[in-house]
Amino acid sequence: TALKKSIKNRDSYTHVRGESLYVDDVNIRQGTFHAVVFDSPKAHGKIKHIDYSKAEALEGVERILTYKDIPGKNQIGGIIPDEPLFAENEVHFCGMPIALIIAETEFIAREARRLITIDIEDLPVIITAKDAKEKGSFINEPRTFNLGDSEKAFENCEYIFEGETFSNGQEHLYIEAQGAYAEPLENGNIKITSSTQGPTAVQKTTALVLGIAMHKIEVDVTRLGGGFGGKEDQATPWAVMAALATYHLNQSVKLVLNRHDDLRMTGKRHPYESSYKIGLSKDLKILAYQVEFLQNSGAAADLSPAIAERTLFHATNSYYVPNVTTKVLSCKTNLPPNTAFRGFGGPQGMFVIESAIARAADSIGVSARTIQEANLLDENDTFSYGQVAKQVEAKNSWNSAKSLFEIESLDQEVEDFNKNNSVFKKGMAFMPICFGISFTNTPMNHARALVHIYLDGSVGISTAAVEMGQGVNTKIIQIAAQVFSIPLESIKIESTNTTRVANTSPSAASSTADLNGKATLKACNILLERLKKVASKYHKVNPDQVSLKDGFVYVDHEKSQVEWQHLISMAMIERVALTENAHYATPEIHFDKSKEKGHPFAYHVYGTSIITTTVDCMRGTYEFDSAKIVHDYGKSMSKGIDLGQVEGALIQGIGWMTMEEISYNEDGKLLSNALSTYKIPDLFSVPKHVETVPLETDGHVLAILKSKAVGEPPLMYGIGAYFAIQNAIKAFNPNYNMKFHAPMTPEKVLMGLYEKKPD
Ligand code: LUZ
Ligand code: MOS
Repeated sequence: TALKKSIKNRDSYTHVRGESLYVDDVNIRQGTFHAVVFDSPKAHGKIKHIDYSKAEALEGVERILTYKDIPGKNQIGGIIPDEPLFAENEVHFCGMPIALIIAETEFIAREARRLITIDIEDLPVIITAKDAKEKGSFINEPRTFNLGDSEKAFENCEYIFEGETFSNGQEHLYIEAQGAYAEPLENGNIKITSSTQGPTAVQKTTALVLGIAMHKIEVDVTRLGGGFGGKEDQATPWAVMAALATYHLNQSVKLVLNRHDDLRMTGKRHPYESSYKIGLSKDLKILAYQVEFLQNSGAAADLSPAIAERTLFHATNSYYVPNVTTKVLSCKTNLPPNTAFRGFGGPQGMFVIESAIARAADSIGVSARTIQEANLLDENDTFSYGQVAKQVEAKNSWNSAKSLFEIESLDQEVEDFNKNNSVFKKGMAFMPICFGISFTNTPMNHARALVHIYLDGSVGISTAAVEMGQGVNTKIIQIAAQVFSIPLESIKIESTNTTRVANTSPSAASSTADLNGKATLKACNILLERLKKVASKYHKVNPDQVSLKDGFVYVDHEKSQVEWQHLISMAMIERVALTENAHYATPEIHFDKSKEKGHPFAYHVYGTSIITTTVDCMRGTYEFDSAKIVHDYGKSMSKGIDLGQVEGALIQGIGWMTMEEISYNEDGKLLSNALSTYKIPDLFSVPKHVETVPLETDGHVLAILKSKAVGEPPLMYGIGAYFAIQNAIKAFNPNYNMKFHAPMTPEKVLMGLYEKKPD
């Protein structure tokens, strides 16, 4: 069937030929205007005066729009309404949009932008979360999760360690920058083609800003050239601006950011500064863990409160800790509002407990692996948020990794190498993962699918799923192909469009295939039942004697003469509806924020990675020899696509932990503002050898066809890279005092290699 074959991504053919369509490829109408955003050059200040006159006088400039031109609300905040579309009297970060320049060409608009002068009276700038905390600058109230009694538990601990950690932000670097194209339709209706993970968010916010009803706005998405969370919330402003320009000019308007503008104006993964206290028993059980996370939220809430919450959910990773207190503060700073990024606060939480374990291990004189292994989750253990762990694969994946990858010989290899080499040293680290699947905000866990069978038997499907390279469209095709038992080629996935599938959640939280796939499955099954009735009437048998297989009707498992196309024609004659619209909402999940307890996740994804690095102890540079992974796919329905997700996420995680270094100066200006100063892993920096073995498990009934969500969890395998490097440095310099300050760039490695024993 469709599920057994190794499936190619449906888009691979057009991708390879450069024929896939993105916002910038849309055939624009004659007379389309082009827009460029004028943004704040200062991180914090009062706007004293802006002179647009020279820009407006430039030939080819049509109009410059500011907050004064907004007919509805100047507000784009989602969770908290604290973010204007355009700055009014104050600016809060470098890159904050102030005005939109609309011209005949993008070039002219950019020329005009240079001619604008602005006078800003400086206000104090906050860059770090710690500074924000000291000054009492927060987005909202802190959140605290609690299990057991950590204060009391410390009294019984043999070992107690305290420390601080830092993990930096991360630039999404989707290949396709942010952008949108708005067109006027009749009666003041506007159609927006947007590169967004959340078409409904774009529709809703545009309606709010324009002060018109949502039904006047149609949002259409064919695909994204990458999202990674960067287009969950932050694709919205550009779409709203394009629509605002269309509203005023009654002409189509295109706004696609160039890389510099995108890097400067958009938020990134949240940097976290955290302090922890961990307590262990004599036999290395973690008895107590306390942590305070300072999230650098940037200048507005965006998704920060939800991301902070997920940090708490994942603060103990795949370990069972009976006494936990975790607290997170969303700190308001003068950086662009930081936002969703694959893992959504989870990786930041996991980095801290892994750091605490590494610190404890180093001080006690055991390997971190010993402590990790002694504390892995068991069936029926309780997470700090009250959910009882079921179908736990923490130990299974860990032990499978150890045996499959022959850990004794790996250990021996590292030991021998380090004995025989003085300039190069190897280090290895294990990284177990446990990631909860569902939007943590329960009401967001739903989706719909609209399935048409056309009268020639071909099928068209619309869902809320946004294709961003993750292969969700291919999975949805497989689902329909399996139900109808027709070839994959007979099925087309339509663009994601708010007029066909309304009121959707963004494609995010690794849940897109589960939610939209389940809705598709439901719609297709309803259609199948209807078709079986038609066939049973024709064959004069009961519907339950009828099935579909390989494009034919079967009666009592005997192939009949009736082909799929013929069956559809009969259904038309019988006046049977060949369209179905189904809704799916994840059952069983709930969460009570007043108690911070509940059952927020449909299920968890588990796995274990082993990463080995070789550090050049003359230069501080490093290479990754290998990444060996045992991953819990459940019953993978698309093995190639899922493997691609694991490998891509691993590399993205390694990049975040080791080489991707976002840098702002003390005035809040982004220094890593181009690809010359911001490096992501390339072909030469990925592990030389990557091996991923599926863990054989039953999957989960709430996963689509028992094929577990795969988008985000494997990113956290990359965290192992950080600790592998720590171990290699330690092998060279026993005086090295382990640092927990990511990314672990070669500069930091070099300093660690030659660090002296503290007096
Ligand atoms: N987005 C969101 C997410 O709105 N809620 C979530 O829980 C989430 N989790 C992961 C990634 N995006
Ligand atoms: Mo997200 S971090 O858009 O799943």
